[in-house]
Amino acid sequence: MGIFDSISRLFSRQQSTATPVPPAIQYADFSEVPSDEDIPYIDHRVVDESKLTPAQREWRRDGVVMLRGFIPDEVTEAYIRRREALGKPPGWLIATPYMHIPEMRDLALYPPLMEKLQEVIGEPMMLHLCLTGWLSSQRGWHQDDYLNPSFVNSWYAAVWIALGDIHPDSGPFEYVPGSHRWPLMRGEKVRKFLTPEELTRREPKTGYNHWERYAERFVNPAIDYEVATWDRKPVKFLAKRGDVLIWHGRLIHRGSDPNVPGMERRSLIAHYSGINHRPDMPVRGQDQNGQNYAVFETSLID
Ligand SMILES: O=C(O)CCC(=O)C(=O)O
Ligand SMILES: [Fe+2]
Repeated sequence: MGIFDSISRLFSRQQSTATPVPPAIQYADFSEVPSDEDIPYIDHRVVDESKLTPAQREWRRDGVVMLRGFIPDEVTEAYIRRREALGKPPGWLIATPYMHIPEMRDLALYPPLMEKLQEVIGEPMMLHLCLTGWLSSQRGWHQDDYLNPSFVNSWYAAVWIALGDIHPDSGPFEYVPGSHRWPLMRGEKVRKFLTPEELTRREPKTGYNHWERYAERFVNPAIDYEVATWDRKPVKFLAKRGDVLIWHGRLIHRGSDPNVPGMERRSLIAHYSGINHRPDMPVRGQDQNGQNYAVFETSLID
């Protein structure tokens, strides 16, 4: 072997074995392992796998249920028309636009979808948050459940409803299969690392304190490190209109960076908690099919 071969082999070996460096604030610093009695049965350390449905088995293994072609065009149509009429790529800026837009409620509470949610979580679910942007959120890797009070304990799921063909360059939803078994991030543990200014800062348009965004400065590097050193690789949800992905409140996921900034990505994202696990959301409504949503007195802002 010549000297140049040796040098190039050495160089490539150094590159491929380059170990990611653990950041100062680590994932373990803002997460904990929840006890079985606090979380849904399907997430317990030991369950009788022979009694699980295919969707429950997928949920337990991967932390998602992927439902291709699940929602017929007739069901997505009315909301798509309403959302198109708004015209603004970021969508409505409040967390609960479904309070004002019945077409959104009808879609997010589509009965077969609510049935699937109950099948994996183990109790009826209640809608309380919708994200209506037709762009990638570009949020870094995170679990969702830490945005809630700790008593929610993963009685929580979100759905990604594709409303058009999702272009790979638009920044698709991306997740790490199996990461729903990682320790559970806790909001109060994350907030301990924020400054007093960050804890009281208010966004001008909505008045919201987005502590979770300010925390990305240390949450992102901590999870990037875990993802880079974990043995299962991230998956992008490349979807067509009517495809749905349900994901676990503890699943690591992100809105990936678009290769073409500003490229349209048509979806409705809806978040739900178990009806018996939201004492902080006591006022509820039911739609014509008896599906539950949390009632908030808000004004619609776009
Ligand atoms: O942009 C995305 O697809 C990610 C959205 C997200 O993280 C969420 O809805 O919890
Ligand atoms: Fe999320």
